Amino acid sequence: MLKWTYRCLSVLALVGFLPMSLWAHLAHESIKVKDAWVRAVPPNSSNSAAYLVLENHAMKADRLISVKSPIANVVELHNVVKKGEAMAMEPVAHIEVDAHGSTTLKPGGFHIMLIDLKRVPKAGEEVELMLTFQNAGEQKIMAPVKKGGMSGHKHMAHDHPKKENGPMQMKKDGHKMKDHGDHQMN
Ligand SMILES: [Cu+2]
Repeated sequence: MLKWTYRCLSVLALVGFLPMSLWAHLAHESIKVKDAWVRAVPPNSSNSAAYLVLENHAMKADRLISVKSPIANVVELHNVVKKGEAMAMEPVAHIEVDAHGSTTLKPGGFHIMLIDLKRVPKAGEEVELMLTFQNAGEQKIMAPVKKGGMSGHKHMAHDHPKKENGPMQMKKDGHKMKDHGDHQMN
């Protein structure tokens, strides 16, 4: 009798324990975030951007649906699209990651836009990003702050310092682009 009770208890314990650890495992491992970085910007900048690679190890597609960061009042998911001659960025509702696939957020494409900065990210420090996925839930990462990172790429105006703020449009023209902080385009 006692033996049976023990056996029942241990079976119950296993049943209770396994799915939970499995769940925790899946929740953490289904999306892997790699190569995250935040763009260093000049001290008067109001915006910056973050880039990373999302790897989906799950059997079904997932979506990055929102991001938060303690350094920005507003965080949006953006893509860069061609509008006539110019490149412009526009908010997207989510960023898809295929089942067993990966999606790269990089300058010139999808990016995480850090808007209305509370604190300007400086090269060498790390910035916290809280990512929320439709299936995989939340994942907090620390992204190093780096300069530039667009060699061989046409940089485009992204966000001007407040004074000369225009529409969210990027120019192909004249700015000396390298290490130009928040003019660099995503
Ligand atoms: Cu943007």
